[in-house]
Amino acid sequence: MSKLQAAGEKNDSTMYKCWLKYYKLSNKKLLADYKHLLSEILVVEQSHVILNAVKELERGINGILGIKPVISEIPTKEAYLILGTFDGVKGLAPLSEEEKQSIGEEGFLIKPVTENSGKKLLVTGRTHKGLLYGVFCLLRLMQTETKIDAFPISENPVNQLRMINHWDNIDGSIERGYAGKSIFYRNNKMPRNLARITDYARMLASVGINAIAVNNVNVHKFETLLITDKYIKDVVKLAEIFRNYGIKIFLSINFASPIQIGGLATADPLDKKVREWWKSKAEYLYSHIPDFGGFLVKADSEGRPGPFTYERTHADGANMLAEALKPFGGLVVWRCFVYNCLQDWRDRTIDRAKAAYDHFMPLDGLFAENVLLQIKHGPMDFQVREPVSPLIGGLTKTNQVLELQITQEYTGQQKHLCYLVPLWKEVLEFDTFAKGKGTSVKKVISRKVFNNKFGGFAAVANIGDDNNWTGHQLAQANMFGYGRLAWNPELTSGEIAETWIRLTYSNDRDVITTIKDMLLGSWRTYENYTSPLGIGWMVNPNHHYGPNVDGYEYDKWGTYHRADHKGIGVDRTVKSGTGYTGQYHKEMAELYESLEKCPEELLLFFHHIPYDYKLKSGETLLQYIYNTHFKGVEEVEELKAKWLSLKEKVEKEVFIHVLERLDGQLEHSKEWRDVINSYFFRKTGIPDRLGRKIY
Ligand code: GCW
Repeated sequence: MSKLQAAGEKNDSTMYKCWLKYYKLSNKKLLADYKHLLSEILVVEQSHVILNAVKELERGINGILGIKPVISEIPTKEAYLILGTFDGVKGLAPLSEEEKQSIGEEGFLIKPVTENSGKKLLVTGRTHKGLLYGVFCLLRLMQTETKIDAFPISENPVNQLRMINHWDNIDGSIERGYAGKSIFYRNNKMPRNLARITDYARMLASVGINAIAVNNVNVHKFETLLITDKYIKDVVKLAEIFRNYGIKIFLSINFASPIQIGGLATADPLDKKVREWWKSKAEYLYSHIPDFGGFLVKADSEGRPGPFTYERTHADGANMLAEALKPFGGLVVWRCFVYNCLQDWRDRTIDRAKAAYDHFMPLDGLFAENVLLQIKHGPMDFQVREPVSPLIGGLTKTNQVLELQITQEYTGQQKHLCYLVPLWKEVLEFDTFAKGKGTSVKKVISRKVFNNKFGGFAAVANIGDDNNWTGHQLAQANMFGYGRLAWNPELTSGEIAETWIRLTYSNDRDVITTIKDMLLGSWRTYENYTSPLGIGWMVNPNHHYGPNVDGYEYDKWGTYHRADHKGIGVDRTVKSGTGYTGQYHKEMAELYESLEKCPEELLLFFHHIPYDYKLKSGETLLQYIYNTHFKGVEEVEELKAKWLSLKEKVEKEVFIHVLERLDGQLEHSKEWRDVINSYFFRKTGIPDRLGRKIY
């Protein structure tokens, strides 16, 4: 087998191992039960994916049970684990038609078999990939002390596409990366450390990720060449590593490639030569990577080229690429993050929040079957609080992918703790009312509502080449949580947090409850000391770290709060504002339109409110801003106290690392508090009712 099957990096740091630490179980009874079943592994089929599944089993059993299992083709013991597809285990373990029918292409079944002599544990599925997921699930259950009588367990992923987007540039930098440099590239060369990339593929597979776009959606000069001889052999290597963990590789492409690398005079999607060029490009790519996933495209956005140059629509652009990829089963994932970034702040008729809907709704139904529209969860840009994009559930005849951001661009850049799963859960549970009550986002993207061929999740990665992958170790929970949620959006934020903690740290009750508490409240805490009530954007321009209330106020980006001495907020109503509320289905539109009914956490997103407006709590808007900002900092103090209580319970290296981050967060949250509070105090001249210090 290929060298690329090489094991991962030899790195004993627990932070490097993330949730695949595989530490020994302390529960003696459970340990004995599992040891009895897992000291031998019967492997009946062969492939790279299976080989990786077996290696993972060995690694996991070794760590969790402290034994080295025997791998065999013919059993030598009474009890053993059988790993094989339905076809492979024929005659070895009985499976009913019903059991088989219930498992899809990526699903698995873990089931004890008691037949003839002794007990066996069967890990089976329809495909090798299903077996790999089954193995990761089994190890997760073992590590979290699941009793053997909890089996049989079977699962199928709820979402079809479970994708990671990397904003990595080939010079090694990562756009919005907060955990070091790219693990893929350095100085226009790739791939870097194959062992590390292999470990990354393992990590992704362990939470069910099945697709990855390996380069930034802003495709610059050298990245444009990824689809040429200059880099194709390297891309092939990456594809091989990921393939062996069941992950398909995608590339972000430059819409102007026909001009920049094809020698054509135009990139017009309706031009015959341009179409031919992309077709031959697709042939070329598939001749090197037969299971190539397809293209991820950012077009006509933030200076990127696109079909608008030729007065063509986004459907024209996407369909041209779709036509080229179709014969090979490839997909076009086309981003809806399209807006005017050269706005005049004086002009109140344009509203950036409306852009995605305005651009894409008129095209609903015009996209080819293998085009998926990737829609950011909010209408703006991954702010700490935004409403859900009305485009999701607005579109009814188009494949839809929800885009999330794991990397914490606007949520503390992995210096602050911000567990994002609760935010994502709110998005997933949001009722679009697209087909009446109960048409949640999670149903729309998992294709339960419309007759779509494709759908699913995509998210921007938060990893880099830092030894702990994510800069802040606790930010690993976001990567883990994203994968788990894409696999099964019904999991709760608490369940996901708890599993992550037990895999990453220990099964100690104090550790679990304390860290879970820290994680679950952290998004709200971050929101408390940053921008209030859904208004967003009070950050320093460009790098987006730290407070700057007017940083974007008189700029071209369309991200305004409109604060004056009397009030703040953007009127987005139909009645008197930009009309954005009208993009939602009736039920939500009415809710947002009404000042009284609008959910308070989004009040300033939808309405311009006077500072003395009384909120439901009885506080004025201004006093609410003061209160939450003081409270946010107090909550960070509590976060630190909670962490300090774990001193004897987590490893020293980890303890110190997280403590340092929390100290930094505490200092910086005070900066946020004081800048925001002082801004509003100075605008209004109204002091804090409780007489706390404002500058
Ligand atoms: O949030 C903005 C980021 C850009 C990013 C863009 C996008 C990759 O600030 O850095 O570009 O979104 O999503 O395309």
